[in-house]
Amino acid sequence: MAESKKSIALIGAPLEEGSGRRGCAMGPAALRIAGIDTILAGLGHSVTDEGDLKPLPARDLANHPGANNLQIVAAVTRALDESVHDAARAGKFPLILGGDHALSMGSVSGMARHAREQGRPLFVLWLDAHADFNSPATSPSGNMHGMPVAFFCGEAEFAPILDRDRPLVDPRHVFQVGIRSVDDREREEIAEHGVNVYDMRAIDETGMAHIMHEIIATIKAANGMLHVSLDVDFLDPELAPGVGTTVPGGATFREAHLIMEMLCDSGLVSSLDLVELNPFLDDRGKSARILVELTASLFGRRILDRPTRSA
Ligand code: 4U7
Ligand code: MN
Ligand code: MN
Ligand code: MN
Repeated sequence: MAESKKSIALIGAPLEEGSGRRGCAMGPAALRIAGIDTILAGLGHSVTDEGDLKPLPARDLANHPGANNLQIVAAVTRALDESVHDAARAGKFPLILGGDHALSMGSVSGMARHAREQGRPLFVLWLDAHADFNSPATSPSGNMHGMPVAFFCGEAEFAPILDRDRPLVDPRHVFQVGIRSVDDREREEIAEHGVNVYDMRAIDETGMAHIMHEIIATIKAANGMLHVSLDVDFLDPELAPGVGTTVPGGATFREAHLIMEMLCDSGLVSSLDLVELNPFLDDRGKSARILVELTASLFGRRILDRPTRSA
């Protein structure tokens, strides 16, 4: 069992302009109030809170009719790319407190840069109800929180946001789990790019343990690093109502914990995004708390180490 104590860098990214409504900017504060730092420190890790990100200017970009708030999203992408890369290079585990899912453009690009410098491939585990594979040309909403996977798997269209060799991540190294709401054009794009998709039906038919064994074995065989991106709407809305884009029929408490426990044992995870938490829509901090609980499982908390009654 991989029992390693980590040096964790908490990076707040209070972005909400990538989603269609206000509220996600309060996400980092809610996760801090739910005690993410003390829980991780209590598990023996060293935790530094870097505070909230200062966006880097993106005045070189013009407004785009298919990408709402492009300048703001780009400014956060550029800043997060830098801070995540710097933290990883310093030997830390970047843990991004979101913020809407557009922020993953920056976190994944920062980790992709780091993995390349280490000579290792980067894999991404995308836990989400949605595929987030729209582009300004295909998006039905123009909201950039529906675009990050296309950003790091795609070719030219996002280059003005961040000028890098593309794709940043090989689409075959992306595993999407929990998917249950995909737009028509996204369906074509994910198939064309060869993204690995485990939708809710796959989870129902084969079970989460089998799926995670398969994913972990693939990453181990490639000596890969793994970035995990956890969208609140991956979870069933009954469990986690604090999100703007609820879709019924999501992952259960046990399925989500099993993922985290298996990932913990694998020792593969090098960075994590907690995204889409909207405390304005939450029910007495329930969703913030479950995100913190899941993070604790990823960092080594075991069910048998604590009473099983709920707090
Ligand atoms: B999230 C959507 F059209 N696909 O692009 C879009 F259904 O980060 C939703 O996964 C995107 O929450 C959801 O606007 C983005 C829509
Ligand atoms: Mn750097
Ligand atoms: Mn998402
Ligand atoms: Mn989603």
